[in-house]
Formats: sequence, structure tokens, C-alpha cells
Amino acid sequence: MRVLVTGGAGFIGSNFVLRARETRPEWSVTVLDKLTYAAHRDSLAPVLGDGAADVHLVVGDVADEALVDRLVAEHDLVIHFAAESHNDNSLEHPWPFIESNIVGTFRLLEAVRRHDKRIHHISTDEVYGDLELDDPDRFVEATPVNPSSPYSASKASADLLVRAWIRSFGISATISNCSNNYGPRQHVEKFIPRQVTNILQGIRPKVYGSGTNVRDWIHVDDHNDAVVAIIEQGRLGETYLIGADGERNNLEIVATLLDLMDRPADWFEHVSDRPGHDLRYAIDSGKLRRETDWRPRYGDIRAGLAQTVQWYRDNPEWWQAAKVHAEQVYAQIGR
Ligand code: NAD
Ligand code: TDX
Repeated sequence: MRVLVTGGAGFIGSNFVLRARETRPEWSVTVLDKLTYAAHRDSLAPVLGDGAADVHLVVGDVADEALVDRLVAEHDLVIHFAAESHNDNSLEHPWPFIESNIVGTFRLLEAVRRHDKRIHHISTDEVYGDLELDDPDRFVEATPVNPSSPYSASKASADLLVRAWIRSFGISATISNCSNNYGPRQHVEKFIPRQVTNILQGIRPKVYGSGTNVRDWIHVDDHNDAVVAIIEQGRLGETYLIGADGERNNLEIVATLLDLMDRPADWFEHVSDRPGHDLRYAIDSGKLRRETDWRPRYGDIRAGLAQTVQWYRDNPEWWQAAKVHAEQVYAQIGR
């Protein structure tokens, strides 16, 4: 199978490609990535090359109609990770989110329709808005979209386009909405790698607002294994929620990191809150577990965080330049 992975030089996409090389060696993989500030070409270095078994990288934009048309025609399956992905950036500069996440998805859908190919669209639980801390219900596939930020609104828009192309044009597509990912190769602008690299540099972790906001954490390999399970065992036209029952508030995550990295429990600071900050996300992944054999392998978030901390310790050359830039951006917005 010839697989086109968009956004394959980013956090989740690069982990997907590296893992697919091992678990699905028969796939021929092309990455289409614009190499924005969020990309790390180095993440793919072990698998890039010109040989038949190597991964090919095309540097380009998913919103480029002609390029997307040509690449989709040459592949059997598109796995669409590419997106602007950071909420804080979307609050400062929304336009790239509209262009990459909405227009880019539209271009891919039209090419998939023209060439009768299959697409799996990667999305997020943030499209459903947020929950109260004591809400007994978690998000399910039928939960109405109710996004809060320009980022989540752009992802919800893309999801709705995919659903409309399924219904109106009968394209072969599936959608997955996953909860917050953690693991190796995540950009240092995001919560967990920001705090891990802060601690490694002798800087206190920075917690937005009260720190009681809850995220439903999943290891990136568990997310990516679920994507393969949906592609191979899921029903066309369906949406699947991916989650690993990993709800923790931000203070709990910081406490675990401080403990793992031998710092006192109170060695962190509160900074100003994110405008419109979603309170809680929580996923019910029952449909995925009923319809596929997928189960998360990282049951213990502390063990997954220990592995993640070790990866950042071992790979300073991967993150140091991006760290300087990310902290300049945070300094400008006062967080
Ligand atoms: P990321 O920012 O680390 O990577 C995104 C990649 O997409 C980068 O390599 C970037 O260069 C590329 N890209 C951006 N715009 C592009 C464009 N116009 N054309 C081509 N390439 C482009 O993001 P991530 O955390 O790996 O997220 C990947 C996907 O998973 C996104 O669709 C995101 O919405 C979704 N998702 C993320 C999480 C999470 O916790 N990180 C959770 C659920 C879903
Ligand atoms: O320095 C920080 N301090 C802090 O308290 C940062 C960067 C974040 N936070 C908080 C905000 C959130 O409550 O931590 C939580 C997680 O923040 P992010 O890492 O920015 O993730 P979030 O906004 O939850 O979105 C993530 O999960 C869903 C991804 O970035 C999205 O791409 C994905 O769709």
C-alpha cells in the first residue's frame, strides 16, 4: 500500500512514520510536510532516503491544490496529520490555522474525491468544547461540536468538511478525535515538554491560572496504534474517539514531573491564564474498543512520563533551538 502521511515531520506524524516502518514494513510511505516552525526534519532522519524501503519527504503545503492533486493520485491512502496545532498561537495569529487546517483539508478531500482514494483524518477532542470538572458524561462520537479557540474551531470545521464529503460525495474516509498526546519529539511549546525542558534548564514549570484544568493524556504510540487499527478494522464513514482514560489536572502532571526529576513539590509558578481556557476534556473510547482490537499499552502515565523525560534528557540538540524561539514567543504574551 502506498501511504501519503501529511504533517509527518511533526510530533505525532513523525512518531507514526517511525512506528509504521517497524509495524507495517510493507507500506511505502511518502511524507508531505511544509516544515513549519513546528516540524523537526531530524525526527525522520533514521528513515529518510531514496531506496525502495525508505520514506520519501516532499516539502510542500497541503493547501497547494496542484501538488496535493498529484500526490494523492500517486497513493492509495492519505493519513492527514498536518495542521497548525497550538492553541496559544491561534489566539495571537489565527490565519495560518484557517489556511492549513480548513483550506488544506478541503484540498485533500477534493483530490481524494477526484481520484477515488481513501483518507483518514486526524482530529482532536477539543472540537467538542469542554466539560465541567464533575460532569459524569465524557465525550462520545455523537457529542455536538462546540469549539472554544480559533485552533479548535478550525479543526471542527475540517471535521465537518470530511463528514459532508462522506455524506454528499461518498468518499472513503474515517475520522479520529484523540485526546492530549505526550511522548518523545513533541514541540517544546506544548505543556509537558515545556515543563520538562524548563526543569532541565533550571527554570520553574509555569502553570496557567489555577492549574486545575484537566486533560485526558495518552501516549503518542497508543494514539498511532489506534489510527492503524481504525484504518484496518474501522468502518468507512465513521468517526472514532481515541483515549486511554488518562485524566489528570495540570498540577498533578507538574507534581509527577517534579518528583521524577528530583525537584521539590512546590518548585513551580503560576502564570496568567490562557483566554477562553478549556476546563476539562474526557474521552469515552468505547466504540473504538468494541469495533477494533486496539487497547492502550501505556496504562501507567508515570511510566510514560519517565520515558518522555529520559528522551528530552538524551536529545538536547533536538530541542534547544526551538526552546529559545518558543520562550521568546511566550515572553511576548506574558506566559
Ligand atoms: P505538530 O504541530 O507537532 O505537527 C504538525 C506538522 O504539520 C508539522 O510538521 C508542520 O510542519 C506540518 N504542517 C503544518 N501546516 C502544514 C501545511 N499547510 N502543509 C503541510 N504541512 C503542514 O502537531 P501534532 O501535535 O503532531 O498534531 C498532529 C495532528 O494531530 C494535528 O492535526 C492535531 O490537530 C492532531 N491532534 C493533536 C493532539 C496533541 O495532543 N498534540 C491531540 C489530538 C489531535
Ligand atoms: O506552559 C504551559 N502551562 C500550562 O499550564 C502550557 C504550554 C500549557 N499549560 C496548560 C494549558 C492546558 O490546560 O496545559 C494544558 C495543556 O496545554 P497544551 O499543551 O497547550 O495543550 P492543549 O491546549 O490542551 O491542546 C493539545 O491537545 C489537543 C494540543 O496542543 C492540541 O494540538 C490537541 O488538539
